[in-house]
Amino acid sequence: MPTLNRRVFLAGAAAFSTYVIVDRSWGQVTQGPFRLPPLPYPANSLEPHIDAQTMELHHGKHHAAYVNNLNEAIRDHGELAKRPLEEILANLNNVPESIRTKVRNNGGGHANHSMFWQVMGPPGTDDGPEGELRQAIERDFGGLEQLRNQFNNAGASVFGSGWVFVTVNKDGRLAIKTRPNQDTPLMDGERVLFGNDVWEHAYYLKYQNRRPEYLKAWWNVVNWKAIGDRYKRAKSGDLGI
Ligand code: MN3
Repeated sequence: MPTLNRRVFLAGAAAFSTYVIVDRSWGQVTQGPFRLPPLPYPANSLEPHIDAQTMELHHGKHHAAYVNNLNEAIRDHGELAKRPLEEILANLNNVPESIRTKVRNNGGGHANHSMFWQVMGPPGTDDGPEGELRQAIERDFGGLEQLRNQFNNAGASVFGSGWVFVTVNKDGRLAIKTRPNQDTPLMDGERVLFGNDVWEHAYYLKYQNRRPEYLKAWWNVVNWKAIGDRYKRAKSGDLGI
């Protein structure tokens, strides 16, 4: 943490105890064009399916590190950050070779996690997919249960660290994709409707090696309203990361 920010942080911490909580939840102070988005809900609101400590570490440490590393990577390439992240990721060959792997890993990590927080929410507040999205799920998978099963099987089969996604094309067609590490279908010019993180850091504290159990429980915290909004935005061509 730079000296000035550290002094401000310490002064703030002494004066306002809530400042400390905010800083711990939202991670390190970063410098650069990319920012850690705040969690859209308190870290404990996905319990019991995802525990508060996992959420705090996952957002405040892991995601924050991707943002910091991405800013660090592009420090001397300011022109890159003038473009939306999804465009940078869709055109990695245009990123200077000396920083390409860092941008791929950390830019992918920033995009994946920014999407991930959005598509979850407190359990028990959701009525499932509605309207056009519900019809698309029935058309492309045969129904929600089939989608869940295919998605869980795909997520369980990712070797090592990675993600399982549902992509949406401009006609509204849905498909299940997996990617290793922090890769994303955005790197192939596709749009991500939603996805689940199958890195061990996403579930290990509560589920240890039981990834299939985590994948099954995760559906309890899926925010179908947010996904329905993303579906409409994808069809109108304005869905970013
Ligand atoms: Mn993660």
